[in-house]
Amino acid sequence: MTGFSVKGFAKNHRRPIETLAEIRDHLRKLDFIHEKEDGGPLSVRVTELIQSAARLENRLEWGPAAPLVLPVLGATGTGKSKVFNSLIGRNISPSGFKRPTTLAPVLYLSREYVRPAVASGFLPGYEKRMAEDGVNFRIERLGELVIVPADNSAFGPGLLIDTPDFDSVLAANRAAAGDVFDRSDAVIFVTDAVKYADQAAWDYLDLIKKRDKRALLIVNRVRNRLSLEDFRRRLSEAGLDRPVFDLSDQPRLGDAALFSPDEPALKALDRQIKEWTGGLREQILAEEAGKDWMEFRAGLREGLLPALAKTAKELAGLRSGLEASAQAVHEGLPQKLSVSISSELKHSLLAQIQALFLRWDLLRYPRRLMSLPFSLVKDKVLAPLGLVQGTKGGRSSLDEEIERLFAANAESLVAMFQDYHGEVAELFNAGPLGRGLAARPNFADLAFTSDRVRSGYEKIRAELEGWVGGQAKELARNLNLGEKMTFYLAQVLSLGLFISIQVHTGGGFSFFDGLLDSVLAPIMSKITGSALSRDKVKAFEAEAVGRHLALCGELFDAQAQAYLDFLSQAEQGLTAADPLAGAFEKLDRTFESLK
Ligand SMILES: Nc1nc2c(ncn2[C@@H]2O[C@H](COP(=O)(O)OP(=O)(O)OP(=O)(O)O)[C@@H](O)[C@H]2O)c(=O)[nH]1
Ligand SMILES: [Mg+2]
Repeated sequence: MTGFSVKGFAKNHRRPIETLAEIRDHLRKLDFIHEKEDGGPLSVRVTELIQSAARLENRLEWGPAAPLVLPVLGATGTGKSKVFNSLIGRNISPSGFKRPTTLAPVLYLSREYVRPAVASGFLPGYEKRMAEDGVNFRIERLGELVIVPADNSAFGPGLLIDTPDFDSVLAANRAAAGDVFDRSDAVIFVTDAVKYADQAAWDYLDLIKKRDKRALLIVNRVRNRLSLEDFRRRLSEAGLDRPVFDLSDQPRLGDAALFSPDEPALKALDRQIKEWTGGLREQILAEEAGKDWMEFRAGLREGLLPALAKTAKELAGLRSGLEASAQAVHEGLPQKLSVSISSELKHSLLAQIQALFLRWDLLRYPRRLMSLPFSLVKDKVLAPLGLVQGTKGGRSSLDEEIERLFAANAESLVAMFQDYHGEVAELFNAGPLGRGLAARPNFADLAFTSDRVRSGYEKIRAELEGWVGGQAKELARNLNLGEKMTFYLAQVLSLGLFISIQVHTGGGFSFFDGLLDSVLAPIMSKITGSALSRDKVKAFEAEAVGRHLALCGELFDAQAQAYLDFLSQAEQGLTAADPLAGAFEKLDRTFESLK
């Protein structure tokens, strides 16, 4: 049920290439996100699928004309290079005491295969280097792939590869061994009498079984037949039915020496390779391509597509959750900012209008003269002792009240933002995708800090106060005659009142700044207010409240938008998933023609 038929593969191998490339493109556009729970990062899954699609594409492109890819695989120092050289009958890939000796895959192949082997689709990602006159490695050139062309290779359509150690201390070596294994058609597995039971060896033996890979197993340096028997027993226990050959230990064999071509293991190996590359080649190619397809298909259909659908659902849930909680916060803004600033702003407005009209206050000087002895006592004696505030540094109680209200509002805003951050964190932590997103480094920067909220509110305040100033000028300029009359009359009355109080207290009233502020200032502003029409004041108040709320709303919306924009990035990454399912269906149908 797995493989393709030799005939179908030979005839139709090019047909799925276009759709496969299209799918690979969609996969590349998926930008992820990880999900801790479901067997690891989704992005790892996507990367693996892209690689396996590329591998399959290369198999399909090369088609039935391809040589068989036959790597010699094994743990470090088991004698892979020596087996590889002995098989070819020439010292091609250095064999030595240094661990690891082989630092790159070494490809031995007929010259006719050089061009497709150098092409980017075959074992992609490696720096491919031709080595006509001998192979050498350099540690600073990891990530290479060395190509040794042969004019008449004894293995014809067989592409032999000496691989780096799959259990290497070098990650690049381990990765190269894995890549070559994934692209192989059949495997020559080399172990020795000491390492045959190692975990790394069994990881690969298990893979051979799982992928149903053709393989020939060689145990090198056998001194005692018992270890060989033990290996065979383990293989049969694991259900791994592959031919096993051994090479006995040859203590005097130098690095440059080869195994004798008469060794039964080498003879068997030679025979096996010729059988594979001979009559079986096209069948193996069709089968291996079929297995790659089945693996890719399962990875996409059972792995990725359902995971993507789940992700899309979770993303949509996150978005609607975010939108709902932002809306709730926005709607609650008038209650949260319950400390009304409108009446204070109104007083400030009236005080400013008043100030505009009192610029020519003739009674200012007599008033000051009357209170001079008291302010002197206050400023020179009491203020330095800290008992009262000096006259000049003092602010009116109206200023202080406005200050206090703005500060209170700033703190309610800060608290509101903090509540909102808590709510957002809860939303994101409710599912694996959200948790993954929240774990991204740029997520933490999305929440406005308390300082940012405070400085945002400072700007709101400055803007409001600027607006109030403008309104005061505007209103003062546009007072109608009746309002002006009332205003001047009120000024005269209030000044008269002030003077009579001062006279009765002998100027002592100036001593009590607080009283002056809290009794007189409101009276003055009331009088000024009464000069203005009620409608004008009401309209001002309504607009002041509206402006304050709108500005605070804008500050909050910027915060809510930051989260939504962050989510949009993830959604953007998912858009490639939409055409993926359709393209997959099409691909699935096309592959039917290869069976
Ligand atoms: N005495 C003896 N030495 C061997 C035998 N097989 C390999 N060697 C030596 O063991 C060392 C390692 O052999 P290599 O062929 O380089 O082994 P390898 O598996 O390719 O090693 P890496 O490329 O480092 O993974 C070399 O010094 C070889 O000469 C053997 O059967 N007998
Ligand atoms: Mg080697």
